[in-house]
Amino acid sequence: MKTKEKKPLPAVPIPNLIGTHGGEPEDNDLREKREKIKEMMKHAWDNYRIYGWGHNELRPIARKGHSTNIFGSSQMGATIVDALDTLYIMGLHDEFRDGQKWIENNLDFSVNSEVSVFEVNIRFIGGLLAAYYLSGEEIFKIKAVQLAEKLLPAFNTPTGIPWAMVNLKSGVGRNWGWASAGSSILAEFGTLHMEFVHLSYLTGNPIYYKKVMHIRKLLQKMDRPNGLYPNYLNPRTGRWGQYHTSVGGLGDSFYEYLLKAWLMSDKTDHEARKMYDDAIEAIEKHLIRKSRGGLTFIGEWKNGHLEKKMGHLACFAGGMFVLGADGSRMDQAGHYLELGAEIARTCHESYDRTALKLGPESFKFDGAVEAVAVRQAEKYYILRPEVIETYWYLWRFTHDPRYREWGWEAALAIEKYCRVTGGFSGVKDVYSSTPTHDDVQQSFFLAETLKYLYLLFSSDDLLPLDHWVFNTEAHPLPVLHLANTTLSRNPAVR
Ligand code: DMJ
Repeated sequence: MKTKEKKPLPAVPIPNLIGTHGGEPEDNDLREKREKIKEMMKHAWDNYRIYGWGHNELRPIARKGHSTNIFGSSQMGATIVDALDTLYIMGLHDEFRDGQKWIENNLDFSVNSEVSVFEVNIRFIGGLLAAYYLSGEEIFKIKAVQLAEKLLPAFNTPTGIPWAMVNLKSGVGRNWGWASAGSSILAEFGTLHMEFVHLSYLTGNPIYYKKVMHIRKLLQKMDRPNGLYPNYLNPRTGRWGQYHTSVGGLGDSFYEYLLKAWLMSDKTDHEARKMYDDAIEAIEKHLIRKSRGGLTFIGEWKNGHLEKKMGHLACFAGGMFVLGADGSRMDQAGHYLELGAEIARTCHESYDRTALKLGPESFKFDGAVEAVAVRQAEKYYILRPEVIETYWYLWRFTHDPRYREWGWEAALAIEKYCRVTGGFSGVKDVYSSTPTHDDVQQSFFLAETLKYLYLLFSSDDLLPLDHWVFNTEAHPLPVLHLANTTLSRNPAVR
């Protein structure tokens, strides 16, 4: 169904967009590696195009569409939206136009479907905004705003902390049944800021900005046990749920967005930087430890004790520490560069200590066990990007060749063990040399994993980090050169 015609959005000065294409390295070997990653992207995309088109994701072995509850019950083409900017920077323009056409003609948000506010924000709004900035095509901006309007009812809670899920048609929201005492999740309601600030910037409508700043203000007022943010917050009472803190799942991108709010504001949002510095200080004090074998890891705080377990998701933090090094308190840049490098090394070890050279979902540091998964249920690899993301940030900030070597090792392992005739699949046990596939090609594989690999083998002038900030799904958004965080200098915001 086509979407109704709407009034055009007000014109705003589009930030100076630098490095939207190119990045071809001079070195032959690097060029070949980069081409190989592009070929992998083609394989993933072409198979989705043939067997999964319009569905959210692809089952590469069954060769049909796939979806999970985060995308609700309708076919929203998650892979198309998530992949667009990767296609664009790789110069896959026919594929990009094909995706654009699908979005123009089919992407409809007036559906009776209950979606995850966080996932839809990072993958769809982030993906559409990045596609808009890169290509200049208005349709992406229009669709991003239409979708954002549909998410707004999720904020109608007694505290303004949004529900985890919202029905796009009725606007009724609720939380995940498994979350502590009806709570909303820190990494979900805390990972809206970048996209919502851009929405206000582009539309001149301050509502999005107000919603995310309200969340920030509320968090600032709350007591934090040991200076740590618990992962659960009840949106009815405004009280914390379980005292569980993690830099991996449930917490991760909240910290990332504090840092990125500051970077995206051209380093003027000092409030966000302070919240990031405070949070990281507490995390270093209570969660980061060195194993007997000398590996630095980030554990999880559960009811007063430290669980010595690190998730694959937490591996993104190596990149975050490095990205936040410049501008750190008391000029501890060197310290954070080193910490980022140590996390990268630990996460590389978690890959290296497996049969497939791909990392498990989560790994332990317990006595003799270091950087290895113990429980069967934690041995899978689902094409996640975080370790490669960290290699890429480390590469950009240090130019130490080891990060390109490690990235290439991961690319070869993905090619060898995850590639199937119908696309790419996750594997169920990275310690078994005969992999069993899970038959899912996650949309973030195209949005993040392949994008970070491509950037790792590109020159630094492709999407330079002083002009672009990547959202948590690797969608690049430009730095906004605003005088302050109220957006008052933006002529579009009145
Ligand atoms: C992605 O959707 C995002 O990176 C998110 O922040 C965490 N998990 C997945 C990839 O693993």
